[in-house]
Amino acid sequence: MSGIRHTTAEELQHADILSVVDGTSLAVHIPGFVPAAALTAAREKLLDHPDRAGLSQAEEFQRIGFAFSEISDDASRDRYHAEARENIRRLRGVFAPYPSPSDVLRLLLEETWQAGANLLHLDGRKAFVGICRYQDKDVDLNPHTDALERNLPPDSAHQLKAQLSANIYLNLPESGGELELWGVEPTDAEYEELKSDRTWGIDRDRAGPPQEVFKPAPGDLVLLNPRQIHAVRPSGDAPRITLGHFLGYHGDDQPLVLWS
Ligand SMILES: O=C(O)CCC(=O)C(=O)O
Ligand SMILES: [Fe+2]
Repeated sequence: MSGIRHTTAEELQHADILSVVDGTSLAVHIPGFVPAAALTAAREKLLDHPDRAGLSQAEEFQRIGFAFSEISDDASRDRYHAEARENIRRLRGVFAPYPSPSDVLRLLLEETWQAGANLLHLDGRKAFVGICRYQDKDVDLNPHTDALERNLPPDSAHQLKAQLSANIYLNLPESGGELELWGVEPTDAEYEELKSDRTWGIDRDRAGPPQEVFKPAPGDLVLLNPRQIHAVRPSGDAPRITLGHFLGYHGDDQPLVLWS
């Protein structure tokens, strides 16, 4: 059974990233990716940031930035691309004078992955990357999967071979907020069936027990395969704050593409 691979930013290799794509690791964990001083400074600003607002489809999930998964029509698609650069800059500003962890991640992937890494471009338009997500007390992130294709225009030919998720943890509650990983990738049909009449995610009692339950520490980075079922347990006390990034995989010899 695959497990979680622990490493450091200095030691990270192409093969570590590939191990999440091919399923030989359930996740790659880099403890202490964000230095403590940067974390403390950013946390202060993030807790009551004026741009913190609810997701279009689910107000209980707050974020700074506009997520690709919020695209539902031409207007929201235009908004996503139009705001991309400004949103990248907004998050960078939260960390200044420290480097933004999303920027450091982009450089690390560029330096580690053999064909490099860059922003996702769609129809010549740039993607946003580095969304800041908040999960408040008692908010449950149900078991679910993520796929870029769900929010692409219906006529888009863009198809990934695999998708990864890189989360950077900025604030974690004392109790709750664990990441749960099932290590199972349902087909689209199986996922629709598991969702039953839910608009979003799978009921916990239908998902069965996860293969791994993992509690990251503030400052950690975790790479996982979001096409496999995953979930986050509700925060018991403080808000759980993360920076979320998706990585598109087009093959072992192709650049990774990044978006949020
Ligand atoms: O916040 C996390 O730990 C996981 C978030 C998530 O759903 C994802 O990475 O796709
Ligand atoms: Fe997810």
